[in-house]
Amino acid sequence: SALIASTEAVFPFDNQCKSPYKVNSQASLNWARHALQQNGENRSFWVDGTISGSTITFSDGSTMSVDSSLFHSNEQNGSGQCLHLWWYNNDWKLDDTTCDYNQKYLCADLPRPSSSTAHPANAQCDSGSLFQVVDQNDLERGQIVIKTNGENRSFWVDGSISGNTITFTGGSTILVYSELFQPNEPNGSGSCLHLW
Ligand SMILES: [Ca+2]
Repeated sequence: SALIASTEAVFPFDNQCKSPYKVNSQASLNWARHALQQNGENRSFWVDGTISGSTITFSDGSTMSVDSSLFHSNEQNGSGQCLHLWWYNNDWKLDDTTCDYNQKYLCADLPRPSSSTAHPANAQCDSGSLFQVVDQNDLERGQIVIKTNGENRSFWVDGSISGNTITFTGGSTILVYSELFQPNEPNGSGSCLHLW
């Protein structure tokens, strides 16, 4: 899993994440819940952002309006400026809270879109490796990144498809499974793969 919890409980502003995790869509909430559940967690975690009135400001300076569907019921209730994924009623959702106590922090290692368009064979990834969609988690990570960046375009991803086999850079292979594809895909229209 690419979701990383800090190893130490920290004050929210002392997190050492390269990318603090943003809960800014239903997809990113669901992905964190799923990953935490798989890790057997039952605690609350700091996440990126501070809240003031109806605006959340993230550590990179971007903002969003409060979306109450990402919060537990009866939240946010003005109880503090910091945001955490609150483990409550056997579920994680956002809660506004005070910033003056320690708990672990959620960081994320998410894929990044390349800065320019390219033919798939010429893809130059800033991160050094092409993004591979191997399972449902990877697909959700890709979807989160695309939504987070406000994109409405398609993106090349690693791998070439032939019959029912996908071969990635480096030579590893997986069998095609249709849950990772749009309806009626793959349909044999080419050997390259994109998040469409
Ligand atoms: Ca609260």
